[in-house]
Amino acid sequence: MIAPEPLPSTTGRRRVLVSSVSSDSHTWNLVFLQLLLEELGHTVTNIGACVPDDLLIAECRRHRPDMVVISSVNGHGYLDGRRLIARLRAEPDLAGIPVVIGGKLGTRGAEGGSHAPELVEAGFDAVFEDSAGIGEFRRYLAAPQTPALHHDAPPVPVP
Ligand code: B12
Repeated sequence: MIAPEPLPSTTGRRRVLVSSVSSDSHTWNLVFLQLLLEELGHTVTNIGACVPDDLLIAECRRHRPDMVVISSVNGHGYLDGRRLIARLRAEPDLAGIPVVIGGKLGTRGAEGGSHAPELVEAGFDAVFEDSAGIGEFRRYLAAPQTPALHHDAPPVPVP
């Protein structure tokens, strides 16, 4: 029998923006993340696939999310992600938003090595490569060092 991993308690409604990157047309990865985050009690805005950097920036300004979750599986995520996070961190009013990225980020899978160090260096708060499985992300969401999604962190007021 397969025992499901218990859901971590990141209770309290937080606003999470889920998005892909500009080159990536896959959508089920985004739906999966939306359902996972909703199951944890958060309010998710999923802005979909092939999102240009300018649109992501505009949507961050519009929604003021507590966290941005970027997903890419077409193999170009490490390139798109590096460019995107540099753009976002250059916007003074958005520079502090917690932003994570995950998925199949390179074209050569696990044998292509990890893209995490360069993506963290570029400005992401955390990187979740497909090969690590979803458990690492769930633990990250539940960790006390990830205050953005915890109920005792004050919610960001909607402007
Ligand atoms: C369906 C599919 C398509 C469909 C997508 C339809 C749609 N509406 O989504 C179509 C036909 C359009 C397509 C196109 C392409 N695809 Co495609 N596609 C797939 C396929 C078969 C399934 C993807 C899927 O839906 N999985 C279900 C979701 C729920 O799982 P997932 O995507 O794997 O995401 C999981 C994890 O990656 C992780 N995850 C993802 N993001 C994040 C983010 C965070 C923060 C975290 C924590 C976790 C996480 O969580 C998810 C659940 O476990 C995969 C192969 C496969 N079996 O995975 C190839 C695959 C993703 N495609 C691939 C490729 C190369 C392409 C194309 C470039 C092909 C081409 N030459 O045109 C194009 C890309 C077009 C583009 N502009 O992006 C490659 C990517 C290779 C790589 N990364 O190394 C794959 C892996 C096939 C392969 N083995 O080569 N594809």
